[in-house]
Amino acid sequence: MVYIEDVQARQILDSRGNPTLEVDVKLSNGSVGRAAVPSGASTGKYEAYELRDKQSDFYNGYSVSKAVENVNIEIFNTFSGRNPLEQKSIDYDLIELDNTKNKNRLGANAMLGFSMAVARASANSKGLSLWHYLGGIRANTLPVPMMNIINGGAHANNGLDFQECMIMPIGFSTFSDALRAGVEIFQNLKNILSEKSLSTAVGDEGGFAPNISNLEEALSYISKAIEISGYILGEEIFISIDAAASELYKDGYYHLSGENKKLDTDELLKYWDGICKKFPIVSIEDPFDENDWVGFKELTKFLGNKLQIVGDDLFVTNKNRLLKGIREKSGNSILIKLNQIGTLSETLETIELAKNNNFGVIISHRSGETEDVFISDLSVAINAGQIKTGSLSRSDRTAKYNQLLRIEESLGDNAQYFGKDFFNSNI
Ligand code: 2PG
Ligand code: MG
Repeated sequence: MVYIEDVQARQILDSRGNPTLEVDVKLSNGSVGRAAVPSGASTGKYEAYELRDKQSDFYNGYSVSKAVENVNIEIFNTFSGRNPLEQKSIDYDLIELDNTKNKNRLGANAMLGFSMAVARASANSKGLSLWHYLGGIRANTLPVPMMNIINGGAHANNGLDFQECMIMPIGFSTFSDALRAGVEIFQNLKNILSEKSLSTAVGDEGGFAPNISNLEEALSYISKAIEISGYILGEEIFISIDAAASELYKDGYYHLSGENKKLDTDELLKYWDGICKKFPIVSIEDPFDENDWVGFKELTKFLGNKLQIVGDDLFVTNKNRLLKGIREKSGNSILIKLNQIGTLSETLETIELAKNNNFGVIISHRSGETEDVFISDLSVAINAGQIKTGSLSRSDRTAKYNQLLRIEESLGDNAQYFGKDFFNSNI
């Protein structure tokens, strides 16, 4: 039997220059698996706990040496000698070892780094790519990317209230063609913004962060960029938004300070209806606060048959919160982030629950990323059909697209692009 021989965690830097963990798992047959853990900025209140040292004179409190130590000592001592192929039992023993509700003893970042590295080591040991190891012969679907080409909210210091304005190249038959369209639109958007003397510097996820304060204005620049790139908005390219509305919610109101508006749940619902009438929007993520189940429910009732209503901060990749959403019909789709829950096995269970209930599944990066491309492989392994991994610049984002190109190439004729199947899925 192959067994875990060595585990080595270290502190590395993420795309914002903050410390994070990288974990190597070495097996008795010489195979090694390496994984790095991402980190959010607009984090949901109900996410698993990210353990940081909080020593203000050291990396401004962001170092993760305690989490590194937890992997190198406690996790190594517990799991050395174990069969790495038993991912589920390893992950559940890890949860038991931590023995807290929210993974705040060992740290979800420590646990996830190990969990992901075990999967990679196992794949390498079998001589398989990660997507193939996780998904088997049924894995064949390249996801439609949600490309975040204008950044706002907590990811940029412009006046835009909402966090992400994304394009979805749906009307294409291969992932590589869809990617090319996204790139062309992104480059043309740059020219449009420069002509308007707006900044073309990029935000955390590689999208432009021009100093504008109005969502419609952002979407009109994007529409123009689509048009001059020669693509048809509403046929080939669609728009999706991550409002990240928890960031805007205070004392019962949504404060759209850029647009000078203060809206209650009902008014924000009408605002979304208005935007959807003006632009071909097919997906809105976190349109309401993480505790505003009613807002999600009402919007799902109202627009859920033509719109993907995605819970990110609402569901935090957590099975129990998703179950509540399924029962109450609050949302019809889920954003999946491994580090919101903290182990690979729990992530896979949440995905399964979503799929079994006809919820859309979008595999997602975090705004703080690394060069690790785990999510690209995961998206194909589970035939998610959608991935959200930022814009078309910054290596932390393009690395994920590049890995999808490689996977598409190795699938050859078996590769399917999710494309128009989007409309036969949950909406
Ligand atoms: C989001 C994510 C990723 P963060 O809100 O969906 O785009 O941002 O990682 O900052 O939570
Ligand atoms: Mg989000």
